[in-house]
Amino acid sequence: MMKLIDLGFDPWFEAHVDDIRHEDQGIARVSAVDRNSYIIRNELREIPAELAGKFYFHVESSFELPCVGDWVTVQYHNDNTSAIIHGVFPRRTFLRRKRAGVEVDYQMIAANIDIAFIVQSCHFDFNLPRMNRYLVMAADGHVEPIVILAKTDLISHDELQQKLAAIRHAGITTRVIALSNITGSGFDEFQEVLMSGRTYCLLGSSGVGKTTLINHLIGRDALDTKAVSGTGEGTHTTARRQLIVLDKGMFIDTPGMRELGLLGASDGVDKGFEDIIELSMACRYADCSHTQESGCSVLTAITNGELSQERYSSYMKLKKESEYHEMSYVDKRKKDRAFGRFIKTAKKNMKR
Ligand SMILES: Nc1nc2c(ncn2[C@@H]2O[C@H](COP(=O)(O)OP(=O)(O)OP(=O)(O)O)[C@@H](O)[C@H]2O)c(=O)[nH]1
Ligand SMILES: [Mg+2]
Ligand SMILES: [Zn+2]
Repeated sequence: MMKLIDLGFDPWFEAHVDDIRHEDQGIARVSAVDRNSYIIRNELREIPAELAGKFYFHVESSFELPCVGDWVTVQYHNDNTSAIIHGVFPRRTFLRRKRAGVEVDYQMIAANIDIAFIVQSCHFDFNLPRMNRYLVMAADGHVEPIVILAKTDLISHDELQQKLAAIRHAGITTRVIALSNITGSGFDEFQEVLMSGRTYCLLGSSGVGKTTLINHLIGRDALDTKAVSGTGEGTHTTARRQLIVLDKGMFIDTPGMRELGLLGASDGVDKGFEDIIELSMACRYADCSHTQESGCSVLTAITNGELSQERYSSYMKLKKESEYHEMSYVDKRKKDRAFGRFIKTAKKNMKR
């Protein structure tokens, strides 16, 4: 049997127990989230869980909902085969992205992370502005970052040295580990960073080798990976964030680019416009509207002839339509509250 401390529940969280937990409740860690369904992990196993209606009712923004890596208080039901989440512990660290919109809204990526591995492939994916964005994201959530330059087997030694120099030249002083999942070079250095009981999150574009790296640690192909297309465009093999517990620490694998793309538009728009999404990652401002901002790489691409005016126009048209249809933050909150009340009455009726 594991102990909670093996899952990262250290004295910092321990200090909050009396404020948060009721006597009849247990403590567990969120290992996966799918809309309103959760999977939690305790000392023994993973168990499906749902939010208590009362908790849902008091939620003011999506930021307060449990996310992967969160510590929660739970009540077990049906012979410990299901659980209800009643509260969330304060987050020591977090990774979140800003969503553009009428009001500032944040999407939580993961909570209570010790180190964020910011993974870029040496080959097609190397991009300093994007690296900076991820570094800002880590700093925002008080997470220590380490840059991983993956797929070093695809470039020459000289090219690798140039890339390392470019990183330093850009003023990035973060530790960089260059590695290849194919030759195994650099893998020892990566492993030396890892410690049991600590939590790591892998961030980076689709297809850069995040999941392959975890499989390498596990020692077999436990998780799905997929070959990237010739253009280097990823296919989003990892579908959702997931906490994986290994001897060498816990890993949160995340899906690549599309989800972590810093554009606020919905998936429907992003699909089919991956080239523009990719460009927008190099825009100076994370919430760039690609209409007039200086440092907008989408507009620059049009000027350079890399992107056609027609393609740009159809993208902007779709984006506008989708933003109109997307619920505003306030409307969402109202709906969430209504849903919370719905669960509450349903439960009352059940008891009768
Ligand atoms: N040449 C080379 N290929 C690699 C390396 N690491 C991974 N790959 C390949 O790159 C492809 C994508 O790897 P994944 O691990 O699925 O990438 P990912 O970052 O998890 O992608 P998403 O889950 O879509 O975010 C697979 O075909 C891997 O075999 C490497 O070091 N060198
Ligand atoms: Mg993956
Ligand atoms: Zn832009």
